[in-house]
Amino acid sequence: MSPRSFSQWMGDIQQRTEIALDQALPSADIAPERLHQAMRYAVLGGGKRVRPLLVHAAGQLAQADAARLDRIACALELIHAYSLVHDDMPCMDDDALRRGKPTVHVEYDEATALLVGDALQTLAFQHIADDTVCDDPAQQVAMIRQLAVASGSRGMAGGQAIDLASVGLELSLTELEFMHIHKTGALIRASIALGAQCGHPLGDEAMASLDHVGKVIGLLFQIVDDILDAEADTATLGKTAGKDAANDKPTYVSLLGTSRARELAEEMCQSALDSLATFGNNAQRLSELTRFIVRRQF
Ligand code: GRG
Repeated sequence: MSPRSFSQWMGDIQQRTEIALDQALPSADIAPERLHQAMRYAVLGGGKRVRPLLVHAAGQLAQADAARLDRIACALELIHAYSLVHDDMPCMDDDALRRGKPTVHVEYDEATALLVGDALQTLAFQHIADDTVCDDPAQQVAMIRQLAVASGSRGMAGGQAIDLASVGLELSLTELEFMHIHKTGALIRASIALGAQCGHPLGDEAMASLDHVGKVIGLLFQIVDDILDAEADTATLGKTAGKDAANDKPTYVSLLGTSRARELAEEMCQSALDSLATFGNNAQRLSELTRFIVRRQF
């Protein structure tokens, strides 16, 4: 049997994630139908599924069971989808386009979008609390706690608060990093940490090294996001391009310029790859995925 290429592997994970999410979400026929329809609209049929890909790639490091990884991948993607729905609302980024289609508050209404985000977040915790996720209840509680911290005021929601408060300000590189380690990085870091915990124990040193990788990938993901916002077009991105400059938001591009921002992303990519090299062949997918994230076009 010939080994699967990275793009075949990525397609397989995206496909199995779509199926897992479809099964995780309540049917649109179940009451309240409109809310369930809007939840499915927000989650299914779009997105790169970067966080599920990270969960599965990290799971490979610990030879984790694929069905367990699916549950964790769903939990991460549901939190991510909730954050996008709320981020697009008029009280935050006020955007009309996401994943190439109208945002949830435009397609439905603001109250529905608020409830969609709330319900997706709690569905994520229902998923990670499923008794098939882990044999050790204490470890599972620790994993649930990790997801809660990554999503909350010490993680993504906190990063979003700093982002909203930073409009029109000139941040230092350290302040910008602090914001993105929380806003974008916390979920990415949690995806890798939780995926790795689904298999055999890797040990404290390996987990610390993976945490470094997660932190670096989170930052380089955001640097590339800033570059794409400045350089790519709306049709390619499936979301409104050029919003950072239009909203006077501090970004890696506004602070460093595109070419230094690109160099920084490449340096971070190399730092992640160097750490992953110590894991040997088991880190193949995570290394390939790191390169994909830094070279992505959308
Ligand atoms: C509302 C609590 C709350 C948080 C929102 C993550 C976030 C915080 C906002 C999203 C807005 C944004 C553009 C963030 C920058 C990086 C990012 C997370 C981009 C979107 O993620 P992708 O590229 O999206 O993985 P897809 O659609 O591919 O899943």
